[in-house]
Amino acid sequence: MKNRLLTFAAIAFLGTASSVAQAMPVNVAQLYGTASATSTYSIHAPSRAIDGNEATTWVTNGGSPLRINLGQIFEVSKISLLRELPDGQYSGDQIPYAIYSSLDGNNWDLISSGTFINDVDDRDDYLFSSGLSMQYFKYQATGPSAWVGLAEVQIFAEQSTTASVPEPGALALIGLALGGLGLTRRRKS
Ligand SMILES: [Ca+2]
Repeated sequence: MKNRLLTFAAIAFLGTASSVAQAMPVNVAQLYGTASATSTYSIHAPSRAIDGNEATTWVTNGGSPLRINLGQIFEVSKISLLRELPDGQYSGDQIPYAIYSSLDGNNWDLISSGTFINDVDDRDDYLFSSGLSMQYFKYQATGPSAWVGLAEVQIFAEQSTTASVPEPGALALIGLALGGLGLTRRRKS
């Protein structure tokens, strides 16, 4: 009976430890990305598209691609594009675009295409349930509109961790809990 109780306690604590340690997707574009473009208007640099601030924007009047190098290959679960916030200063009416991924920066695979419809907080999300391997991202405006602005490109992936191994602190807690349980039962008996 005592051994069975201890086993249940250990399973309960291990379950807690592993769920706490599970990796959450993070915005690897903001954390590790480097953004570049062949055309930029004024002070609205490419880095502003991955700075985590929705009030800053990369702007071009040439429709050139925006490229983001993540620094290493990630298994991407979600890409979110946020058009510039509605100050209206650089927004066109409708801006069709295409987005691409690449492992080497030379060979590009089309992810999808879309259209930003209006000036108001327009966000497009792309989900990849089985993961999309990529190190490089490219946004290319494909329509006739000259002005393009992107407030944020968010690329979500789980960071590589040893998520299944409880940390020393968790193991110590398990030991303390098992010890306490044993002590309690001894006092009762
Ligand atoms: Ca920004």
